[in-house]
Amino acid sequence: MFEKILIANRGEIALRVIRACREMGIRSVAVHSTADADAMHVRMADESVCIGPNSSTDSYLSIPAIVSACEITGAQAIHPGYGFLSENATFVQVLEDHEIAFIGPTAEHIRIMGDKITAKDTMKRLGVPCVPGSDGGVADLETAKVVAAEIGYPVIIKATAGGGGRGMKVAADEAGLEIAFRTARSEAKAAFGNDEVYIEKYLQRPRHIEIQVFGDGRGRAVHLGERDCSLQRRHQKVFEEAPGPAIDAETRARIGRICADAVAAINYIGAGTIEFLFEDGEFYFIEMNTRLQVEHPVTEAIFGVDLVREQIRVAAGLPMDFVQEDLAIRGHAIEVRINAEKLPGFAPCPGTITQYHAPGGLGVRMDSALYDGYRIPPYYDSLIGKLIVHGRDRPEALARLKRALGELIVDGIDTTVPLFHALLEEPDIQAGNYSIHWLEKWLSANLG
Ligand code: MV4
Repeated sequence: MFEKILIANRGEIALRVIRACREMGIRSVAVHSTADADAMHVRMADESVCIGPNSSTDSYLSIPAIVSACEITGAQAIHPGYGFLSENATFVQVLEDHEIAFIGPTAEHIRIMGDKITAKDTMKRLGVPCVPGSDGGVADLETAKVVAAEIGYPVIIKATAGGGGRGMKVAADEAGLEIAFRTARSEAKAAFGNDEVYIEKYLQRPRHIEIQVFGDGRGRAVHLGERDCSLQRRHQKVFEEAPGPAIDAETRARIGRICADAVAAINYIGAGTIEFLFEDGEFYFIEMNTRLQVEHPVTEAIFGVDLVREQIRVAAGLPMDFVQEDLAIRGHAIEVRINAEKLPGFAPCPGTITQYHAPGGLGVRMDSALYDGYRIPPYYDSLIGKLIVHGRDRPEALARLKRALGELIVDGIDTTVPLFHALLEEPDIQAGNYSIHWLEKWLSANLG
């Protein structure tokens, strides 16, 4: 087992990894920008290294700075958290060259899933159901017209180098295809330096359902059910739950097995998420994320597993601590993302926390790097906390969420907490009755 791990991240996810390290008897190294000298992850780690100035480009995204910090402290492995370098194949390649272990998948798997066409091709070959569409890239408008006529309108044009909702255009009919195709291409070129696009049938009212998978890198893999992450604003998730209100045990077992078999077949190592659109009882693969996700705690809650501990174990060459038959769901979990943002516009509002009080009690987990007097720097993501609740069933989880939100105190700045109080009063939320468009519609009707 590793004796020392460097965490190439900040905020709540850095704390999350430090906690797993400490329970495993592993020393932790925090890295930080100058703006984060007073951050909680620096205080909580066993050691810390300043890796650069405020801008994340020159600190949390600087491969040479992070590799140097590793060499200086003698850390044998790096956990990347999420965001930053977590899905950067070049970074993983550099670590391989320096004989530093990466706690995550191989550079090759990151590369495959980073290219959305290669990812879809791979999944299709492995028997994962995909959205009907072009086989590979679409080079010109004439080809686009042929493909669209075949699959039927509406269609969506997506950037091969995109993902997470960037560089997508919908065409309702052939008249709209030309402008959608040209715009998607030029936006892809500008955003990613790659104008390759592909076409899919546009699904009009799906849910976003993602399957948590975990592999040992030697042909064994399991699934840990799904999360319903349909409640999003501008492709940012705000509320996630597991199990999905629309997924029954048989459906879960069927798609879960397909996903576990797929990642086993490619010798995938560590945590991964296979994202689907789910409509009329059918799953359609869209993307795979090769990292630990922000919302992983809802899966941890219902399965009673520590995903970060498992990531560290397999990266160190140990087997996973469970097989599929060991994994059973207990109850229901919900996560809400608390952002330093001012409603109704969701404008980021960094500032000083004058008072912080985390909720507690049975079934409540607050993952946050806040403390009294902390100054939130303006340079990074606005996520300041995740409140995760676990109950015996969905109604209990909802009641517990309302209770816990009532206990939470974050004074000195504006947060997204009032949004969650309002959402909990909505019959559709109470019933689990929502698609990927529900939140944006609700926001324009209610916060307009
Ligand atoms: C789609 C789609 C409808 N049909 N693909 C957006 C993010 C990216 N991961 C995929 N996205 C979508 N792909 C087809 N064929 C609708 C979306 C989409 C979406 C997906 C998940 C969660 C929220 C969303 C909001 C708008 C559009």
